[in-house]
Amino acid sequence: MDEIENIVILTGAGISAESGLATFRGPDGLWEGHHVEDVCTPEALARNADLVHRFYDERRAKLRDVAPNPAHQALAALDAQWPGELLVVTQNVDDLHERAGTKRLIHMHGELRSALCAACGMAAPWIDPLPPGVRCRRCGQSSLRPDIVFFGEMPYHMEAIDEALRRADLFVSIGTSGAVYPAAGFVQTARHAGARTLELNLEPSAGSLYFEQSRIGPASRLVPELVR
Ligand code: BJW
Repeated sequence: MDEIENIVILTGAGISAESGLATFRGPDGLWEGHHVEDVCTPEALARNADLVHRFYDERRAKLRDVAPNPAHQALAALDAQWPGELLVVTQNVDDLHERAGTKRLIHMHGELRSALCAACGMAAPWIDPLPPGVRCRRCGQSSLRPDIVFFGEMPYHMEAIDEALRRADLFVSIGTSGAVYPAAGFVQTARHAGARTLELNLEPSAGSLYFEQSRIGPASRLVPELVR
């Protein structure tokens, strides 16, 4: 990695799979039993708030039983020692990257441990269980919702991500299916800007053809091998 200074790493559900958190797509995916449009859109929240809250409450509760795996730990070690620019952009809403110690991190799809006021946009730590009728400390409205980016909503920190992608010398995508935009398009942005591109996944993703190189296998093996 001699000529590389600036790195952007995109992670998806696959990096947390070996910690015991389900991925989204595939036979054992999280949405089995839930239609995505029933839980993961602003309209679903308006129509069936109880179902949406239950779905995210169960996912939040599961965080207590899991821990970072060697892939999270290897990225945290890379972050701690890399002298150039480095940004880990995760689509995951779990907190396993920060528990492993990664500091240069963006949660582009939100965080399970955060609550968002739908009225004023303030984010605050989630309180478990959320008391009925709890009000936003800033605007006083009772419109707290999971701080999750639903389909049709704008992912977070897109400007910072775009700037990092345009400066990247290396773009690495780990454990994501490449099925959801705008994250699925990051490889093309980075490539047009001149970055080398590498995918690490259990199987080739929907966007595999856009990567210069793909390594196939579990993240807990491939990521430590990459950063060693
Ligand atoms: C392993 C492994 C192991 C397993 N080791 N690997 C038509 C065309 C293009 C776009 C659109 C369209 N119609 C609508 C859109 C836009 C829409 C979209 O992309 N839809 C698609 C379904 C087509 N996108 C949006 O609405 C986004 N917003 C948006 O576009 O705003 C406008 C905009 C305009 C311009 C610029 C910017 C924005 C918002 C998307 C929000 C996504 N939200 C979710 C749920 C939130 C959080 C949550 O509940 O957890 O985010 S959906 C879900 O998918 C979740 C994930 O973050 C995301 C990606 O999934 P991921 O991580 O890739 O997981 P899987 O399960 O799909 O894949 C796991 C992978 O791991 C697999 O490949 C396995 O092989 C691998 N794996 N074990 C290594 N051990």
